[in-house]
Amino acid sequence: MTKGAQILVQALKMCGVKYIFGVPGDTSIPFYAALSEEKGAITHIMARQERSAAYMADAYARLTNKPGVCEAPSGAGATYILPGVAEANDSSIPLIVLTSDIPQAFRHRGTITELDQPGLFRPVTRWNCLVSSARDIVPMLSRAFKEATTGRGGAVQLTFPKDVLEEEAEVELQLSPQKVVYPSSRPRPEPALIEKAVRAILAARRPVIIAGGGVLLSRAHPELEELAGTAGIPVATTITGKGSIPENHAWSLGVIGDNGGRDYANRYLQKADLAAFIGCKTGSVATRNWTLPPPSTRIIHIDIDPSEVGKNYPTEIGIVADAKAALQDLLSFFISENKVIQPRTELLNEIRSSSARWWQSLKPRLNSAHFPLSAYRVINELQHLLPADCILAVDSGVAIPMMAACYQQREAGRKILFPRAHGGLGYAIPAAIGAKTTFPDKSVVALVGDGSMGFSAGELETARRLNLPIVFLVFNNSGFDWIKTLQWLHRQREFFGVDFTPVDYSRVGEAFGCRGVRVNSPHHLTEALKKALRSDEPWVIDIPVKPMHQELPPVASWEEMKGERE
Ligand SMILES: Cc1ncc(C[n+]2csc(CCOP(=O)(O)OP(=O)(O)O)c2C)c(N)n1
Repeated sequence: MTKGAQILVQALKMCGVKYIFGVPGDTSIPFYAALSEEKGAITHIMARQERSAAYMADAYARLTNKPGVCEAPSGAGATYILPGVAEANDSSIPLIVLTSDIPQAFRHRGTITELDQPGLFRPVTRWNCLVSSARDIVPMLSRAFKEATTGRGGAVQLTFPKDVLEEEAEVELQLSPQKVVYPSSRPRPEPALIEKAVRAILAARRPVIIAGGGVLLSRAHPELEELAGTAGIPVATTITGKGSIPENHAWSLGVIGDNGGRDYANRYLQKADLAAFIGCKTGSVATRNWTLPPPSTRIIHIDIDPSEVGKNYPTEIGIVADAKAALQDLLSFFISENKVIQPRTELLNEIRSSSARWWQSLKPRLNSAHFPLSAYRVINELQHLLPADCILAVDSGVAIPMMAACYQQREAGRKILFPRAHGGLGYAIPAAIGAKTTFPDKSVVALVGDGSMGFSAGELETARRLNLPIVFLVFNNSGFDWIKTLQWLHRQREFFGVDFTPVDYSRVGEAFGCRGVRVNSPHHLTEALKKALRSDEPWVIDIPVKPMHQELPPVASWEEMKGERE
C-alpha cells in the first residue's frame, strides 16, 4: 500500500518531471513529505510567491518543450498562482498545476482556505479536475499531461484534497511516456491544400510569412528558414514568434505590429499581396487591430487549432496542422515538383535597403551618451555584449518594444521569453530563475521594469539562495511609465497614479544578498554588464532611463499620435 502523495511523486517521476516550482502550505504537508523522501529525484524549487512559481515553470516549458510543473497550497496559494496559469494557458504553454486542498470531509463547514478550486481554475485552463481518491491519481495525471501537450497545448490543473494525499492505495504505475514532450502529436495537412498554398505562393508578387509563437512551440524554425530561402518569401514574426528565423537572415523582416514592429516591416506588410500566417493567433497587437495586412491581401492560415484558422481574416486557404508538419510538406512540394521560384531579387534588395535605412535612423539613439540612459542604448549594449545563445526574459513596459524591434536575435529558436498573452508585470525575474535553473550553463538576463521589480523583488532571494548567476537589469524611470506615456499621448492634463518615490534597486538587490550596482553613464553600464556576465553571483543593475515621452520606443500607434501632437 502506498500513500496518495507517494503515488503522485512516483507518477511525476515516470512522466520525466525534473523540477517542481512551488510554495508550501498546510494542505501540502503530505506532498512535501513524499517529495523529500525521494531525495532529490525531483528537484523542488521553492518560490517566494505562487505566481512566481507558475512563471518559473512557464519558462521551463517554453525552453524545453516539456510541460512545466508548479504547485500551490489551498486558498490563498491557489488564488495567487492564477496569473501564471492564465499566462501559460493563453500562450499555449503546457503547464501542470498541482494544488492541495482541505480534506473532503471538511467541506461546507467554514474550514479555513476552503474555496471552489475547480471553479476557480476552469476559465484559465484547458482542462482541470478534482482528484477525489488515491486510485484516480495516476489516470488523472496521465490525462493532464495529454491535455497539456496535445493540440495547441496549455495549462491543466489538478486539485488534491489532503485526505487523498494521505489515503493508502494499491495502484499500478502506468503512464504513456509519449505525452511528456510537446507537441505530443503532429497532425499533417491535407496534401491538396498544400498544393493550393504552393500555387498561391508561386503566383504572388509580394508574399510574406507571418510566423507566430506556434512556430517555436512546434520547433519548426529550421523548416521555416529553409522554406524562406527555397521559395524566396520574406518572413515577419509576431513578438512571441521572434526567433522563428534568425533576424540576420536575408529574408527576415523582423517583428511586425504595433508594439515593437519595425516600420519597414509594417510597410512591407501593407503592400503584401499574399500573407501566410503560420502558428499565429492574428491578435490585435501583431495585426495593428486587424489592419495589417490590409483586406486586399490574399490569406493563407496554418494553425494546429481549427478555431484559430480564419478567425479574423477572410482566409482563402485554411490549413489545420502542426506548423512543422505543414512546413515540411510545403518544402517537399516545392522541392519534389521542382517548383523553385526565380529568385525574387528585387524583394531581397528592398528588405536590405529598407532595413539598412531603419538601422541608420536609429544610430543616434543606439549610441546616445545621454544620462539617464536611452533605452535604445541599453539594448545596443546588450546586442554587443550578450552571447548569441543568451536567454532573456522581458517584462512589460519599455523593454518589450525595445527588445522586439531593436535586439537582433541571431540564433533561431526560443531565446527570449515574452509574456504576451496578458503582459503581467513581474514575469521576468521568476522566468529568468526558471530559465537559469534549467540551463545553468547559459547566460540568462532579465529585463525588468521598476514597476515589475515591485511585483517580484522577493524572488531575488530565490536567485541568491539557489546561487543562480542571473543578470537582472532594472529599467528605472520611477514610475509605471508605459501608462504615464499613454496619459501624455492622450493629452491628459496631469499625470495621475503613475509615479513612484525614487528607489535604487541595486541596494534592494544587495539587501537580498545579490551584488548590485547603479549605473551613472552608458560607459558605466558597459563595464557593469561585462562584470555581471562574468560573475558567478546574481547581479542587480539599476539603470536610470529616460522617460518614454521624451524618447518614444518603437510603438507604431504612439509614433502616429506623437506626429498628430506636433
Ligand atoms: C499585473 C499588471 N497590472 C497592470 C498592468 C498594466 N501595465 C502595463 S505596462 C504598466 C507599467 C509598467 O511599469 P514598469 O514596470 O515600471 O515599466 P515601464 O512602463 O516604466 O517601462 C502597467 C501598470 C500590467 N501589464 N500587469
